[in-house]
Amino acid sequence: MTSTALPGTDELRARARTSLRHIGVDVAEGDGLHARTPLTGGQLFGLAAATDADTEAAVAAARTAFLAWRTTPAPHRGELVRRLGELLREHKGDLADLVTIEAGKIRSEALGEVQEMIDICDFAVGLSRQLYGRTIASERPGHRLAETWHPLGVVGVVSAFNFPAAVWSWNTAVALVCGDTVVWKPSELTPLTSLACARLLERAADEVGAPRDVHRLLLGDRAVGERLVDDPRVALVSATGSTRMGREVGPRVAARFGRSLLELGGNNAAIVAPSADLDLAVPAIVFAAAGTAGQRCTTLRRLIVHRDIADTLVERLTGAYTRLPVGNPFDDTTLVGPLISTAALDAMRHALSRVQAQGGKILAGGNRRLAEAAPAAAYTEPVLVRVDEQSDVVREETFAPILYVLTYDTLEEAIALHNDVPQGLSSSIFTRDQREAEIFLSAAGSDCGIANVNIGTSGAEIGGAFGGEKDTGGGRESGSDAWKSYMRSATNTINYSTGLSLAQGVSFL
Ligand code: UN1
Repeated sequence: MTSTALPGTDELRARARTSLRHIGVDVAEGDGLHARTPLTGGQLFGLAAATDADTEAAVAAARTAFLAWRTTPAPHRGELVRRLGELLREHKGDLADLVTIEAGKIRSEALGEVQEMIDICDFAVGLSRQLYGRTIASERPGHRLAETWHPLGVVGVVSAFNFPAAVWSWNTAVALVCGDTVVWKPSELTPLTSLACARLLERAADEVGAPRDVHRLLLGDRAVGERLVDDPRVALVSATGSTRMGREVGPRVAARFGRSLLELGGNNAAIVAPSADLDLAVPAIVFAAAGTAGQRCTTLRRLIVHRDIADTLVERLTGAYTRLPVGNPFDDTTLVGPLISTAALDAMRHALSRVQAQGGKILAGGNRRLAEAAPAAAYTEPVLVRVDEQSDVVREETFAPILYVLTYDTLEEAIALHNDVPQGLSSSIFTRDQREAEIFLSAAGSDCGIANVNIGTSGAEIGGAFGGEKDTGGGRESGSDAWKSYMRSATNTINYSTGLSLAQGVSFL
């Protein structure tokens, strides 16, 4: 199915301009960077890119702002984030428009992305009164041992196109209440969304009387990111993107003893056991695999199905895939918008031809759509592929809506297949057998940072820590105690006795 006609680039440009105006952004046209829309592949605006001097000035300003922000009481810092959350509620539709126009998300998912930002603001405001340290029992009389958490410094946030606003907000809302300041280098593919986010935060800062320099935006290419990576004034580099990018960032930041928080690729799988409730599993699988046109780091890419139910499940999935409406993401009936670029479509086709050469069989989907109406855009049907083994192409992350279906006979075999990929972000099992579910969640089960039961791999709530193991990079963002990555701890020993006693019973003098 293809939903209604696509809007033209001029119409999208006008719509973007209106949303930006509501938010308070005046687009200053420049060259160096191009704002495009994957809906048509057309160019919306030319924008100025940050120079080396801009990057230097941004880091210097954020560092100076940090020196004052770090001693602002955390609950007061929370007021800035509270105001940001209010502005996000007020401009939810405007920001979601920009996310759709630049990232191609369907309306409901674009609104969901802004909701995720509102949620993390609420979370961070609460956190601003809960940056707890601990008191530890001292071995010495008249002594107290304490753990204290302090702000870390400037946080460099490097984000990707697929969550152009939410990933920034997870980092920024938490970093700000922790007393850090932020320099943000967003994806070059989503500059308008970044301008809108930065403007909302600037408005919030003005309204609550916080320094504007607690946050600086740098629109630019990889060179800007590299400067943040190498700058010793950037205490933490929080980077979301490919494993290839992380392999460069991690060692470079470590070489200067900086900290990094990496959210890299995923190759997420779900195990479907014989007892699974398929009425629940089928829509969960389709959303996780085809939602966001397969462009979430949590997208379901491998389905490991018990042999006894494989034919039934495949038949139901094939039916669902055939009915998926692909097209204009502004149309309420569309479920699959465009891929970000024709290069992404080429990568998808390349993976499909490789897997077919290795014996994979396409069960449904995979055709390009709207090629005549929008030759510079990349609309495609999500694709379901049956494979006999987990070959090299299945073990790679292709950032497109390809779902590989594998079969298994024993749970042990399913878990082994599940874990036998380099990445370790998200995972799930569909089962009504509690023992199987618990084994999957145990130390001997899924090796991922996210492990779910009877719910897909994508669409995590902000309250939990988000991140993964192995090639996914090991970072944790968002909820739970991920805030500790944005602070430094100090251990304090306080002697309130009148004598000197040394630890470990040492006597001296
Ligand atoms: C990402 O794709 O980089 O769990 C983030 C999810 C979303 C975030 C995805 N809450 O799918």
